[in-house]
Amino acid sequence: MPLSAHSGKGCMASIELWQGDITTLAVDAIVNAANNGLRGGGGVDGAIHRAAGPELDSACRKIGWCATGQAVITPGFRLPAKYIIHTVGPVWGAQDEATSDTLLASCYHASLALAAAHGLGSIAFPAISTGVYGYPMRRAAFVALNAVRAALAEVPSIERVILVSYQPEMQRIYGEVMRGLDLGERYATGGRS
Ligand code: AR6
Repeated sequence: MPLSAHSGKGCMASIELWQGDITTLAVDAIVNAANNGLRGGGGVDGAIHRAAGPELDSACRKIGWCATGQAVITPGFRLPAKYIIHTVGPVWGAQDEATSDTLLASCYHASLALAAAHGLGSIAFPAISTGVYGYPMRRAAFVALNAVRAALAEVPSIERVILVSYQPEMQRIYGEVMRGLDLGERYATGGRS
């Protein structure tokens, strides 16, 4: 059974953990961990491009660029998901740690804001930056959960957020961080797990 939690602050949205291939999810939007040039690549980006079909590459070429921490949207094409939100996470070690955390949190905020702007209700995220981009998994989970909880308070149209793990280790870490999360204070004061 997936772990889930209400986002608090009177908002009815749920945050769920799920392990598997994000391309199989029939949600309003799945998020892609893309690169700045939206050129496709390995990891979840490669899986999404393969499953969505070549129309996705054409759509990405038209958009052309996405800044780190920002997000853009395309149709889902051959995916069961209606839309793909492409966001670009930070490369771990390319800037200081606090800036990395800010950029990673921005990926979640920007993606949820874009989903809300399109009236979408359900969105699934991979663990952005934790593969090729080398982000420590526990730190990324902590940033992701805090960012989603904070963003949901500002985007009431979102009803369901699924944090997808591909590997069992990521799923375990998400579960631990979710259970141990002490909202607000620890993160706001720079603490980390
Ligand atoms: N479903 C869900 N999660 C997945 C899947 C999948 N099918 N495949 C991998 N993951 P990564 P990044 C997980 O490397 O670190 C690409 O080349 C994976 O286990 O996909 O943000 C882009 O073009 C990991 O936990 O993305 C960029 O150049 C997480 O997805 C670069 O990699 C993210 O790993 C982005 O690197």
